[in-house]
Amino acid sequence: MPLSCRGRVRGQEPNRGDVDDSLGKFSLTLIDSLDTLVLLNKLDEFEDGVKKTVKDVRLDNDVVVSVFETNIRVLGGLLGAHVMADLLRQRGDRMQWYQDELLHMAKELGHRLLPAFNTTSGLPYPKINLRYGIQSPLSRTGTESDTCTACAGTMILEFAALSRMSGDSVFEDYARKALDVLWERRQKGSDLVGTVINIHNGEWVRRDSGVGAGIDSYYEYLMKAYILLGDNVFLERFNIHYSAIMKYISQPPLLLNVHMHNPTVSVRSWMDSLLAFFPGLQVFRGDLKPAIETHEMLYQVTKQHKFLPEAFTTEFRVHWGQHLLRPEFAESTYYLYKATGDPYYLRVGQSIVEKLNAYTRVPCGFAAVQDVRTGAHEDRMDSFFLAEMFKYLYLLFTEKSQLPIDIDDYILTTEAHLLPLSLSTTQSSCQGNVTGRNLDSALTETTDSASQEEYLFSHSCPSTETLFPNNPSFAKSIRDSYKYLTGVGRAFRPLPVREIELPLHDNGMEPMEFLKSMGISLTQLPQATEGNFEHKGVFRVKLVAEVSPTTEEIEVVPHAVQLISPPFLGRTVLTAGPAKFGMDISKQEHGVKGSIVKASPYTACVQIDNTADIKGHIALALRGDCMFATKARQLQEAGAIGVIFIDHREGSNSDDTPLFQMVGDGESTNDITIALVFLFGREGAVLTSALEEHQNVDVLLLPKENHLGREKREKPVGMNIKLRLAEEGELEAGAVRGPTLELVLEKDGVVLEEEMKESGGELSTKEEQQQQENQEQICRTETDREDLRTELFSADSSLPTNSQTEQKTNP
Ligand code: DMJ
Repeated sequence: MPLSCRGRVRGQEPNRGDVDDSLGKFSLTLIDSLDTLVLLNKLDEFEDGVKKTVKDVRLDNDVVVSVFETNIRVLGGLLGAHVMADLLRQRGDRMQWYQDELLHMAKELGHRLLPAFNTTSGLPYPKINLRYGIQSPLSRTGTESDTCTACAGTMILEFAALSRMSGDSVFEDYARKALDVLWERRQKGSDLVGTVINIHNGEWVRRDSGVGAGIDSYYEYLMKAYILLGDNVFLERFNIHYSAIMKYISQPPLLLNVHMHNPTVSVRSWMDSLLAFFPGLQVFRGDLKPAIETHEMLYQVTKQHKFLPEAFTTEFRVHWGQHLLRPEFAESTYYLYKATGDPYYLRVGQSIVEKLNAYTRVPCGFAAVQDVRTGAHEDRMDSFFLAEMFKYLYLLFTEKSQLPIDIDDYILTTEAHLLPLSLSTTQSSCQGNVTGRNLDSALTETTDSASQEEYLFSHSCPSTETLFPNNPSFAKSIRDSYKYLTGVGRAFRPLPVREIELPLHDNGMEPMEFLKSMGISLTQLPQATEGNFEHKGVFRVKLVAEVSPTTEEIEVVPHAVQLISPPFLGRTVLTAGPAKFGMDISKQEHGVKGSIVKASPYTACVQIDNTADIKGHIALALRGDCMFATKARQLQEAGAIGVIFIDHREGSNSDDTPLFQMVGDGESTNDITIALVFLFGREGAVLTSALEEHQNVDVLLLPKENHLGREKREKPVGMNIKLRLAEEGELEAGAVRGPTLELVLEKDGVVLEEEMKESGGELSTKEEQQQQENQEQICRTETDREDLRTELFSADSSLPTNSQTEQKTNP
């Protein structure tokens, strides 16, 4: 916790829901950082860290952790550190005391994770209790039915390495089985996978398909498993998925999300920051052109918003402003630099370092950014910052010869832990770039030019040198087309009239109607002529109108849960968030009324046990474990007339966190017809304690402005105020007549107070001096207290102001 300068211990800090599932009271950050220390040549610190790990870390804590996170961060961390410790020991000048303790710990942890694979399908449970596993009544887990594709498909590197290092094949066998199931379950028409799958029957729960959150490292591990283990089956699977990705998901420079069964349909208009790893993976595939394009797009987004926001729209606006110091963009920058040798990528890396130092560095580390639009910090520095971000940036700027190991002998896992390629039982086909005699003799054996090209491609390490010889500006020529993608740095030019192609999929709709259904409206320009439509299918349209996308910043209408039964009698009104699906509560003249009942199970992700109690009432359900839509369906099925979802983050509240609209699951939600609202943790607690204290609590769900007993207010009058600085001497002292506006800065946050004054409002010289001093004092206090970074953020005119804050959703 870089702001409060303490470690985050599970159970000692307010629970942050799923985020905390990577904390297992096992010194996560220490273990995740060990092999970074070796790369950074911090060998004393490494030895000390290993000693501490061996002496203090326990892996049998009674804590429920994420199987995926524990595997990539802790098991991977222990293995990477063991490989380094073993190497240093063999070199003979340090670590002579080391007796494979880290490997023993890794094996113990592997055994503690194995019970997760005890499902009918072979896909692992998402969570496990480190001490009690899953089956035990004490485990407090095992009720989950779904997991993400990446969660099930990102085990093979660590588990195979563990098997091969320990001699126990059980780990590799289970991880392979899980990959086999995912492969078998791919959508055979599109060769894509969804984001969430049922671990018992292998059915897809969420069928949206992309390369970011929920799927990312499944693809990464197919490619890297082939490289580490030399098993062609992984490469074949990867290649089939890759072709599908390039066909449906990659629309350079964008990476979209599509429906796995209907992949020509894009399911959302935003991208998440996790997909920034993908250009790096494309380098492994040798597909440099789209890698350069997507990476350039990401770079432009970082130029606009300083960091990659957790999610941003296809128009590069902030969709979800948090930035958790994620390393994926640095990772791709490193691989692109390796492949192209183009110093441009060093400059990209430099900009990453500079922004981290300028906007996130705090006395006890680096703090995550709560919202890139405000620059406010969060008291968290996730362990991947030291495990990955530091490693990739250091690798980017360090000459190979200065590293303590030959980096090309290792593969970096998804958490950037080092696993040696010597684990492979077969010979790698990529022996550096094939040149000279070897290449000549290989090529003479292949006959036609297409197979010669294929040979060259599949038997060389991807680099521009091999792929695009004699074209040193290859990467630049690709990047140049994306230079002003987000508009940053471009001089204003009116949009030219140009031709566009609209894929209309023969859907029977007229083109204008079709555009409207996509949210695009066409404004006729004066010189407009009729559209020139050729034939059904793909239409050629002369664009003779200005296209203006409909605004995404739809305001979230605050809703309320009003407690109306005695003793509350309407006096308690809790601010609630609405849902984009289910009943439109604003259309119910008197709101939706009912008594509340807690769902069992409380998360309502599976069939409801207490249907008799729920029927005809408003159910309370805890957020987490599955989508809002899933919970809503379960409760609607059980007969509820409405659902109040309660945030699982205990202290969250509507004063500190902007309201958002709950979204569906990417599928049609037309079947959900009941009333749905969301309460943050603190407001939710009011409701649950009311229920505990009184047998019957009746509530009303309605738009907040309609709540009973509200004061009827006059409609506020809208007003634009323009401020202009007068030129020196423009206003003579005493010349100002009529009302003036005085802005008063107050301590503890900037408070703007407006006061209408009659003429003669100018200050006397003494008052003036005093006020100026006060203001300077306030500015200094603010700067000292909050540090310069916030100020730097707000000084950036490219960032939207608060009043422009976008609609909040919960991707
Ligand atoms: C890391 O823990 C890993 O890279 C994982 O695969 C995805 N996300 C985080 C960092 O963002």
